[in-house]
Amino acid sequence: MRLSPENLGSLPKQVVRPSYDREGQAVGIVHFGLGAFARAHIAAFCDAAMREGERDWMIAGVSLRSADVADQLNPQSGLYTLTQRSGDTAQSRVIGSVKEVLVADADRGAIIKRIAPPDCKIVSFTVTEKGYCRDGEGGLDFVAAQHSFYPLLAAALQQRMQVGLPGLTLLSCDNLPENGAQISALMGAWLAREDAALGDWFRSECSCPSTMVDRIVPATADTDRQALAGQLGLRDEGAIFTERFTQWVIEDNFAATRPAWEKHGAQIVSDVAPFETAKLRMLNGAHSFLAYAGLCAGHEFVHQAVRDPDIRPAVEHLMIREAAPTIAAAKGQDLSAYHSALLARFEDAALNHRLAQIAMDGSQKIPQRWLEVLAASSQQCPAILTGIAAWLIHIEQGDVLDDPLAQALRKAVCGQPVSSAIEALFGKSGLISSAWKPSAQDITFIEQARTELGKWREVK
Ligand code: CS2
Repeated sequence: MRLSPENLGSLPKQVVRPSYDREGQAVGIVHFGLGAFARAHIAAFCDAAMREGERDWMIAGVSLRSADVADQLNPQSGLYTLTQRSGDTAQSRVIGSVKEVLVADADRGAIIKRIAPPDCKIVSFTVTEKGYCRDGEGGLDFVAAQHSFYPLLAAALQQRMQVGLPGLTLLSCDNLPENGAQISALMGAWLAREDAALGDWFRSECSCPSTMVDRIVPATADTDRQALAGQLGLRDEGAIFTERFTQWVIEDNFAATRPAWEKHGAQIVSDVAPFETAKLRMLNGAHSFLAYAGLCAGHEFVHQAVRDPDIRPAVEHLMIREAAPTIAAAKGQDLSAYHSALLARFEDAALNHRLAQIAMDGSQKIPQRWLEVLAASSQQCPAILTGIAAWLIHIEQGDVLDDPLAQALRKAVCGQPVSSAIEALFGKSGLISSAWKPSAQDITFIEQARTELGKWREVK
């Protein structure tokens, strides 16, 4: 039997459930990309707010590509469990803030109808780096953008403008530097081309705060669902497993009302940049290193790679000696403590965080995680250069490569000397937009690292 509003009462006592009237509450947020990451943060924060008596912060999720999340959640009336794991402990709660999940191709009209009325105050996003459809220079790729959220959102904004409704807050929760400024510029570019008057309205009425979300949320495996069903006595197809840690830093710049997320641990600040830069360069930079170097060493999970004595010193070096010196920390932000806390989070074997999940979409992640550090650094960065060598090996591995630029990456790297591959990737008209200009020493270092890592594959 599947989890549903009717059988909530049969769950074990210790599982917390929604205590508020879900049916009577309006949809205040439309969220594009309601994957695991969003279900472990924004949906959990809205659930906490409604539990405390705030009203009308139900979420309508929108999937841009597949109907998988709709198939998981709609038959359960949007309910799912969120399980926090750490060491040997696990604690589940039922999240009630999701009203429904719509699918872009099939439900176009219904999606616009959710965003256009006055109840909707926020449109939020976790569409991953590639969902923004940026071209090589960071501008909007109008062809790809047709299949993303842009046309849907434009149609809904058009209706709001026509009837004189207030603007919306667009809240990007993706791992991009200055994600607020980016979505503002990209949406602005789409509207300027489609409808200049709407573009002007968007600029004056809507706001795009930057945010930094930090929570490690591994993709749910079927074995996790099965084990949970054993404990709950019910099957939950939408189950999410995450760590105990959660951090959400949000720029105080909302066009309309918002839930009092700060009562549930969110930090509302005037400048997100120091938190965002530290997270992208230290946490995500270390993650990508662990992914590519760890896969070269034959590991499957983050906790295995971070304990490997051939890998760990380089991860520490990357965070402390390479990334941290390029970050202008905010008052009270302790980057050395952050590095230690990150190592402890990576080591937690309860998470079973697959390296392959992080290795996906390297072309979209590496610029903000590694290249900005390389460009800002006054000295050579051996750990990041080793990471690049491991990425080259990953690209050569053929079918394991999961990246929107996969074909072009393979062409640039496979069978090529390192110097040509680096030029094709990061050179003047290279595939990846990069402020980093590799020196001859950098290229020699990457060549040597690639040979060393190649040996690991044979030995480990
Ligand atoms: C990871 C992130 O998959 C990845 O690229 O680095 O999803 C990471 O787990 C989150 O940003 C943690 O907050």
